[in-house]
Amino acid sequence: MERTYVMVKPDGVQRGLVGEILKRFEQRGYQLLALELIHPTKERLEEHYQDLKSKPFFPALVEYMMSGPVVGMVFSGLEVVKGGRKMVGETNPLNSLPGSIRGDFCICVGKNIIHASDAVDSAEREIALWFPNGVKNYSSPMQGLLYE
Ligand code: FUP
Repeated sequence: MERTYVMVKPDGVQRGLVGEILKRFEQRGYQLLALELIHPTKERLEEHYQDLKSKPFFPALVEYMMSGPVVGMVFSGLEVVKGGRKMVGETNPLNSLPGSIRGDFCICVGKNIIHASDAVDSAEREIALWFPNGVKNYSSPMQGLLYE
């Protein structure tokens, strides 16, 4: 089953949105495989955002991501990468429809409360980066109610 990496960013944690975000992914039907609150290091963030290293906003992005703990989660489910991105909305909250997480809870691209992997290969890279001890699968009877 496909997996994705979701991270509530420091502003999302500080605003008490962890439960709301977890609830939305769970109620959609995605299965929670891992969850951890951590204080990310600069090195970990530079690795996570390696594709954005040359962008002018990169230093501010890393500083923002180090402004407090983040909550990382792994979810699995049918096409969870695409489905998760739809739930999150667009990078700029202004372009995110109401009903999406960014569309409902934030205004500014530099404080957009949540990350979700944008492709299956980046999801697996991010899961390995943030959960280096591995993520175990487990069977959930509920999952049987979600698929034909
Ligand atoms: P997303 O996958 O939607 O999180 O977007 P990106 O990977 O392109 O960008 C990662 C983060 O960089 C965004 F969540 C916020 C920050 N960013 C800016 O601060 N300014 C920009 O113009 C674009 C991204």
